[in-house]
Amino acid sequence: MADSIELISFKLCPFVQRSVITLLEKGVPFDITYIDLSNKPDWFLKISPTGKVPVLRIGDTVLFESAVINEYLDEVTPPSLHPSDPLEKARHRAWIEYLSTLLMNQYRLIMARDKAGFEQERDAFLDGLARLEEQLDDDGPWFAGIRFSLVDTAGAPLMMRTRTLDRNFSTELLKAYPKLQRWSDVLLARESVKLSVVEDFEQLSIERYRAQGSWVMA
Ligand SMILES: N[C@@H](CCC(=O)N[C@@H](CS)C(=O)NCC(=O)O)C(=O)O
Repeated sequence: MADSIELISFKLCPFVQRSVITLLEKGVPFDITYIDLSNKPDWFLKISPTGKVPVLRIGDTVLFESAVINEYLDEVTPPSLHPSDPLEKARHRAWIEYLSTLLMNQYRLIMARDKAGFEQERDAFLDGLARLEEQLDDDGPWFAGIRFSLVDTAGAPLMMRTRTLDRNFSTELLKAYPKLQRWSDVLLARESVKLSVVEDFEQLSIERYRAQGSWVMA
């Protein structure tokens, strides 16, 4: 890739994190620019039609939506992290979408203001995890077996936040899901995943969600 690449980011965003993992997996050099989402700069609002991160600037071209960004990066840097079979590829895309829905559910759970709200979101989240557990390859270690894929890059941010909850707040979210626990362990030990967040990510996220009124992190 000849053009310079800039990723516009917010330090705690799981969708940006997916793109960072993909960039690192693919060995693509990039610059990262952090913005404050509660005070979005004018230059960002000018280039971002949704006002959301991630945004990837490749030369003068602007891309948005993490799934689109990741597919582009995957296409221009073979070998692909998608399966070649069209049906299997479509199935992977569907599960990436599903993981996005689970991330929103997880955010609502973290931001619940009281015990009742937390329990309601936790139960929905656990149901969501149960469906994911059924999809994971029996032997692992990755979502689809021995090949690391874009579904793994999409799942890592969810598992990182789940670990933060389980180890700091005894939420036991993965307790009933051995395949998800194994997936989480291998994902969070992978170099690209470890390097995909700022060094003080866990503390930073706990402090921010606590300041915003999270019941579970209080
Ligand atoms: N579907 C989008 C979701 C991105 C997203 O929700 N980003 C959040 C931060 S994690 C954001 O920029 N929110 C700012 C806003 O909604 O104003 C993607 O996959 O890129």
